[in-house]
Formats: sequence, C-alpha cells, structure tokens
Amino acid sequence: MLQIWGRKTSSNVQALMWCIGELSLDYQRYDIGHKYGGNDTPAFLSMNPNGTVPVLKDNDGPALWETGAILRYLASRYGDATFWPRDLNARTQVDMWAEWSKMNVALSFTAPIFWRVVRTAPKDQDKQAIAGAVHRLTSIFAIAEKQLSSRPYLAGEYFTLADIQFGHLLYRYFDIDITRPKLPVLQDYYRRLSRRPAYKEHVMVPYDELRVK
Ligand SMILES: N[C@@H](CCC(=O)N[C@@H](CS)C(=O)NCC(=O)O)C(=O)O
Repeated sequence: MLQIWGRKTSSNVQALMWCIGELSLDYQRYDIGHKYGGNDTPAFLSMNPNGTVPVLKDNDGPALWETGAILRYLASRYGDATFWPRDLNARTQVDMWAEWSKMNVALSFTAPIFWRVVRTAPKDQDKQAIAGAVHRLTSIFAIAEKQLSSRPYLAGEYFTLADIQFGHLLYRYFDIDITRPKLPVLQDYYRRLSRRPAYKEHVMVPYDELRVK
C-alpha cells in the first residue's frame, strides 16, 4: 500500500492524489503541513530534509519527495502505456508537457496569483500585481489553448501524466475571484477534467482554510 504525508489542500498533494486516484491504487494519507504541522519533526525531516509535502512511501520502499519525481515513479510502476508511454520519444513528449506545466504554469500561477488572492488579506492585496501576473499567465495558457485545439489532452489522444501536472492547477484558476480572459478551449478541457471522479475527489477541494482574512 502507498502512504502519503501531506494535507489535501496542498496543490502538490492534490496532483499526487489525483494520480493515485486515476491509477486506482490503495493508499493511506496523513494530514501534514500548514495548519496540521508535523513537517518539522525529526521523523518527518528524516524522510524529507526539505520539510515539504508530499512525501510518499510505497510499501517498504524509500521515502520519496518532489512531486514530479513521485508522479514519474508511480506512472512508471503502475501506469499503462497510454498514461506513461514505454517508447522513449512518446514518453518524453508527455514528460515535456508535464515539466512545462510544473515550471511554467505552476510557477506563474501559485505564488504570483493564488497566494496573492487567497493567502493575502483583502486589504493587503495588490490588484495591479495580480492583473500583471494574470496577463503573464495568459501568454503561457495561450500555448495550451493552441495545443488543446487539435487534440483532447495536453500530450495527444490520451489522458497522461502531463494532464495531471497541468490540470490540477485549473480548479483554483477557474475558481478564484480574478478577471479571466476568454480561453474557450482551456475552459472546455477543464470542464472535461472536472467530470473525472478522481479530479472531483482530490483536486476540487475547498481551500478556505488557506484563506487569510
Ligand atoms: N518542489 C516541491 C515543493 C513542495 C512544496 O512546496 N510543498 C508545499 C505545499 S504545496 C509545502 O510543503 N508547504 C509547507 C506546508 O504545507 O506546511 C514539490 O514539487 O513537491
């Protein structure tokens, strides 16, 4: 069985849990981090010296950290050949879009937009900075808009690991109180993802406990 340390309101934990749900794997998750604490104890730091969540253990295997690496581990071990192709070129296409999502989309959304809107008290919010960050994210989303206009999923015909790394950010993007540009293809892609049971369960999670009032 898999053991996961990490609160369900962490976006990285959500990506991991969504993957676990899609692959129908048995798991036990422990609430760690943010209001739950527990990520600064010697026991936790011996698993992950960074003190961040998620951490995963697969049966008696070593503790794994870094969400991207954990996702690739699960995909290699448990994913089928559409989710994580065995052919190197096909797999690298998936990996390329997964990495792009982590490095370009997540870094342009989580701290610059989500934290500024949700994890900042309304009186301290910098509306201009938020609008600027949305504008920068839009130019990145334009790449996804074009990519998804000729295929149903980010890396092609099939739902893959790339959709996990990209799509888990969209619930919060479409849910928070910001002015969004029209991106009809992305909106439709998000609508399709939000019909997936594992997405509903692990990604569409209320984040009120993170809100600074
Ligand atoms: N690069 C790491 C980042 C992990 C990370 O920053 N996790 C956040 C939650 S998304 C965290 O542990 N925050 C501290 C906390 O929850 O207390 C990864 O991808 O796993």
